[in-house]
Amino acid sequence: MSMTVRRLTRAATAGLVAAAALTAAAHSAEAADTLGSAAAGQGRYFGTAVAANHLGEADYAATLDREFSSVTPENEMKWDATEPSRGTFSFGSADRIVDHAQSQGMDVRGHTLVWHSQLPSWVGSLGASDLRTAMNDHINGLMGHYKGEIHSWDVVNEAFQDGGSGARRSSPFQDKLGNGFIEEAFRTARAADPAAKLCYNDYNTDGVNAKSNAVYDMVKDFKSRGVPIDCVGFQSHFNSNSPVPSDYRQNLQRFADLGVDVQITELDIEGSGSAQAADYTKVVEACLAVSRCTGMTVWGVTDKYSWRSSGTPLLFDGNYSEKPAYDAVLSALGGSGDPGDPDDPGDPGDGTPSCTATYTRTADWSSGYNGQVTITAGGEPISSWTATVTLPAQQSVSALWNGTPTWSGNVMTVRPSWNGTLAAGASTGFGFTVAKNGSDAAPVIGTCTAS
Ligand code: 9MR
Repeated sequence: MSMTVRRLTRAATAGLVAAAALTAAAHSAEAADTLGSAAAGQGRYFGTAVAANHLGEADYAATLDREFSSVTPENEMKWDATEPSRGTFSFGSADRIVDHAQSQGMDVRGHTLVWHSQLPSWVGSLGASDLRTAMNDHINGLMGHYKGEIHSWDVVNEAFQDGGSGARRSSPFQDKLGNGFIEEAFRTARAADPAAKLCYNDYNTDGVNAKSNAVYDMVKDFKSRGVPIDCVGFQSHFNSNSPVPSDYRQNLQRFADLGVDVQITELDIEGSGSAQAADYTKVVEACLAVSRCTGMTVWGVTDKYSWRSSGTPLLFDGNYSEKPAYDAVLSALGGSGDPGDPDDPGDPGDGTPSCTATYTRTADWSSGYNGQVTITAGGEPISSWTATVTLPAQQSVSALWNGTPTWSGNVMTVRPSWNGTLAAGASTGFGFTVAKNGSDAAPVIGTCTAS
């Protein structure tokens, strides 16, 4: 499909988007018992990074849809994903995320247009004049495709070096175009989608230090010369080597005082329990104390898919149960959830058997594939589980093991054969062989239910 057609198609859905947003707003007025609705009560959004390949996992989508009011594609809008070869744009995975977000009335942050990483090698091999054209074409290609659909774009990401120097980081853009590439990118971006907020985004700029001073000086200079910039993103990836800075709020405030919005764009904090919860509280309180801090985004829905998975840095554990950090954030946002209440779904000890189902393709050949669904019990032991697998119309199942199927059309409902009893948090699974019959699409796994 040509880009022009996609653009028209995307614009045509705008009416539906507005309707979905109204529905979401109506929900949030009822009870501020989710992150998104509680943040809305404070005039902020609460977002998460999303990966397109997890949207088919029922519990992932259910948690996303229930809790968050904004999404950031974790990798799908990056240069390597969207323009793998010069002038050839591919928007499939990013469109899936944007379409999903819009169907749920969520906003979308665009991440990211100009970055030294996840940059296809063809970009690095261009000479200066070609590189300038390619950079502007890339910005126009992305922002044109999503015109009017992105609330904020990370126009330039991570252009400053770590460490004490406050210098620019070496990259094809910096090395060949010089300091002016950032300004040029912002000017191109403003013309491409005047409705989008244009952000500079970076990490280790969360407190006052040499790197954040250098970004501060750049923003100050941009504002004084009328270079279009609307916001600064503070990634906020924290762990014991890089804790929440004590001057976090003060740092956000000094940027806000320059006349830009500030956003917490990639928040995650390694740790667990009450210490992790207390750190999350500090971050949320800092944002709420700065009137121009317009929203927060955590860098993923569940610990199991985090880029720092072993550090369990997010608000939901691998079973999508709310962690103490979740309760802390909800309560800092003024939400009405009851921290650690065993009656809350997902809180440990709620007495309700629950399970999650996750899918992987374990083998693949031209005419078929093997799928494996892993069933994991939630915070309570379970004695049985049920999972549904909806197959693309052409496909058929030729074998199934470690489960008992019943069929309705192309929906296969699977119950245990010998493996219904699981301890809290324990896993089992079933496998199946599929004949593709011409369709390579993945099955969709429904919500797991347990008793
Ligand atoms: O979370 C992203 C991970 O899946 C990618 O492999 C990685 C590759 O660079 O990028 C991660 O996201 C980064 C973000 O785009 C920019 N700031 C740092 C994030 C964590 O590395």
